[in-house]
Amino acid sequence: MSEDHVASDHRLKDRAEKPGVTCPHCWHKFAPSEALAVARTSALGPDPVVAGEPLRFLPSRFNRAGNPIDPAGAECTELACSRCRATITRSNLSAKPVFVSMVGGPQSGKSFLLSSAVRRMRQALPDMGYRFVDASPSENQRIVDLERKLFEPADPAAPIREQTDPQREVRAFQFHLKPELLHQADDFLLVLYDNPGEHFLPNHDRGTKATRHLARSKIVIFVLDPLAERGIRARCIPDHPLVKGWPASGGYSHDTPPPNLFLSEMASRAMKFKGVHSLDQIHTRLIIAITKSDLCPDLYKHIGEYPCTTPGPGGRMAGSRIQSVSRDVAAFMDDTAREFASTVRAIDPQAIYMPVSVLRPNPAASQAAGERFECTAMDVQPKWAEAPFLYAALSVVHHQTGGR
Ligand SMILES: Nc1nc2c(ncn2[C@@H]2O[C@H](COP(=O)(O)OP(=O)(O)O)[C@@H](O)[C@H]2O)c(=O)[nH]1
Ligand SMILES: [Mg+2]
Ligand SMILES: [Zn+2]
Repeated sequence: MSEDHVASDHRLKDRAEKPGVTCPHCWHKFAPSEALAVARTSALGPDPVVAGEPLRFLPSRFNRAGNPIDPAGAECTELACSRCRATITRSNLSAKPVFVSMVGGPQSGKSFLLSSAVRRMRQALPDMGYRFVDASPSENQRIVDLERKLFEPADPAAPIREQTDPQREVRAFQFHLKPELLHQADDFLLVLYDNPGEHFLPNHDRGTKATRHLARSKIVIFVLDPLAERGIRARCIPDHPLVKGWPASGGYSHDTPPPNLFLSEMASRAMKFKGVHSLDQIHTRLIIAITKSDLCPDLYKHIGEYPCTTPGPGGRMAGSRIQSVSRDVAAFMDDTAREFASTVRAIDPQAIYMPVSVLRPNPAASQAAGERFECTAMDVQPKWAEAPFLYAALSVVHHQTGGR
């Protein structure tokens, strides 16, 4: 098996999405011709179903560019799902969706990781022979905003603040992935779900609805905060403000349940949504992304010097390195976070562990401002941030293109 064939994965087998459109919000399947258009003319009134939104209608007239024309003659650029009427993109009509759910407790580093990963993928994927573009620029804006704060800051010395609103509705982040080297390969749509951590607390009302994407995703990226696992925290740099300040600093608290609880809750919801009765029937490939690895030398040693892809044109994922790091980290987990590791094994015996980091170790400019640790753009130096997302996307793509 060559390095870039990251996984020809039995868990991904026989579950390819059927042709047609799958709504990324309600997962209804429909034909492209059933997609609704979103009217551009406000005089047509609001939509009778979606309060406060422009009218949705089944288009019958199109212009030369293939865009629908609304009853008042205006060109429409937005489309909507025929069932839930939420907006979709033109990529949803043509590209095969690859659903990936990201799960993790509050403050575990999900938003930092995702924005860094997307930044890195914008560079790495073209080198690997894929075009990678935002498919839903307005939905992706939250990622792009944090990307700017991390990588193009107006003031590199200003603290980076990111707050995810636990009340917000979950939206799908979508990226169009076009294999340019694979002859006649399909286009893919990477659909990523990022819930606020609170949604995974047991009995969270909104969370139960907002995590239904778990039924769809063949791959879950579980974001593990090393500080939230006592045994790993004991192996972290003791005088780092985040480690020293535990649990009062950085927004963590004694009320945040341990990662194991988030993982078990994720698994029990996946069972419920998929209508199965045991963990081994979920058939989810689990990638454990251990964030903030800069705080833990035992983890950072695997990623500090070694990229997860080979550099330059024709780059590939460093498949054998990823596997060997995963084995080493699995052994480390058995030493430091045994209970968590055994839950992981029960869900997916071949789960992949990936240490990741957004900040450089021992950041010179990091500060503990009052009670709260704050980093600046000068501390940003991602290592393996893109690895979980690249691995997830490429394992599905390779599987569906027969590893071409
Ligand atoms: N040392 C370190 N801290 C990080 C890293 N990523 C995130 N953090 C810290 O963790 C906080 C929470 O991260 P965020 O991505 O907003 O967490 P979310 O609530 O899971 O989305 C950030 O404000 C940073 O202070 C990392 O790679 N290393
Ligand atoms: Mg967040
Ligand atoms: Zn829908």
